[in-house]
Amino acid sequence: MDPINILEYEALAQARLERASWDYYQGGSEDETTLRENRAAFARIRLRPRVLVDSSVIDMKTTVMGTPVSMPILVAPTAAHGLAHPDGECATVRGVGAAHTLMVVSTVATRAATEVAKAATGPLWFQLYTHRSLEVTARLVQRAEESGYRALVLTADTPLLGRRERDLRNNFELVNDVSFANYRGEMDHPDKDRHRFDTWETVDWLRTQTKMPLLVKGILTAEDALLALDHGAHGIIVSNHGGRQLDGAIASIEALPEVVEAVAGRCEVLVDGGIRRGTDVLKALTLGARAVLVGRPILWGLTVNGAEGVHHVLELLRAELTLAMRLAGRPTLASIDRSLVKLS
Ligand code: FNR
Ligand code: LAC
Repeated sequence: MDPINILEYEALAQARLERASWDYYQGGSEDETTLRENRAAFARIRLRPRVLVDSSVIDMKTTVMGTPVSMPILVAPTAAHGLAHPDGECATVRGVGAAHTLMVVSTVATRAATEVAKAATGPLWFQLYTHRSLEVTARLVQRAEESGYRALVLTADTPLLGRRERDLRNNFELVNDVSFANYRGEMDHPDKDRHRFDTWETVDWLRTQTKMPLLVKGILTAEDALLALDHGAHGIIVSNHGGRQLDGAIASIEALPEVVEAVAGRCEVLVDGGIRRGTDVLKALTLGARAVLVGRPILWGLTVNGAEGVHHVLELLRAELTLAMRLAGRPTLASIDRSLVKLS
């Protein structure tokens, strides 16, 4: 029987995956406070629906950083899809293309960015973890641009991996279980092999290396949002890395309003972390996100049913968002504004 919501995919994926892979995908850092808070914060937000609005026609097509998508729901970069499916990211990208939305492909994908681009039927962005050598980093960025990636996402919240105690307990090491195709032996481990701490100067430098629009991912404060603008970032992704980095960090949906306010329309702001329902997407849009990204649910869909599972997860979210927009009396993206939430 087909799962009827994302949470059913979660349960099915858990039953299928090896324990260590499940824990790597699912876990957060230390006490997993932020991981739980990402969900809890959505539950605290209450909506103020309007009634007797003609919601027969729902329009949720949009663009993000100039890339057209069929809905404001994108796929967040996650590492190592090879743990979930033998085709890894090449399977994921087919499911994402079928849903007519875009995928952000991770630097630490099991398949090379160029190979994922060949398997793609829809738009791609590239998520960057820098290498300690700027030359090697520049080559990777160039390959991504040449193979058709439309934007570059610099992940800023991961100078080192957070302390994921499930992985420590399982003796799980990414490097033992998957090989990273993008840095081909130049980087085997996203933590140990970097030995280089990015700064805002990295953002300045990256802008000289590519014509792709540049987004900074992992921003949680107004202060950093303003710095990102100062350094010429074209977009911001509000994120706490799915609760995998600084434990105790604010839920990303709670950080969103201050970032949106600071940015004041000067760039697009996206958000990820804990999006599991169409109503979560609606809440994020209400608080000023241009679009949302989903991480773990895509891995669950991939585990359970490959590309079709990924596609189905995205269609479930689309159907839920459609219903939520109808029930809230907000048939278009333009009609979704702050008056739809009750801030407590
Ligand atoms: C991630 N995330 C991540 N982010 C990134 O910029 N590069 C990466 O390689 C990864 N890898 C990764 C692996 C796994 C298993 C997870 C769960 C997450 C973070 C990801 O992009 C996103 O911020 C969160 O996953 C969003 O939260 P949800 O939707 O998983 O709750
Ligand atoms: C993670 C890294 C690889 O969250 O981004 O596991």
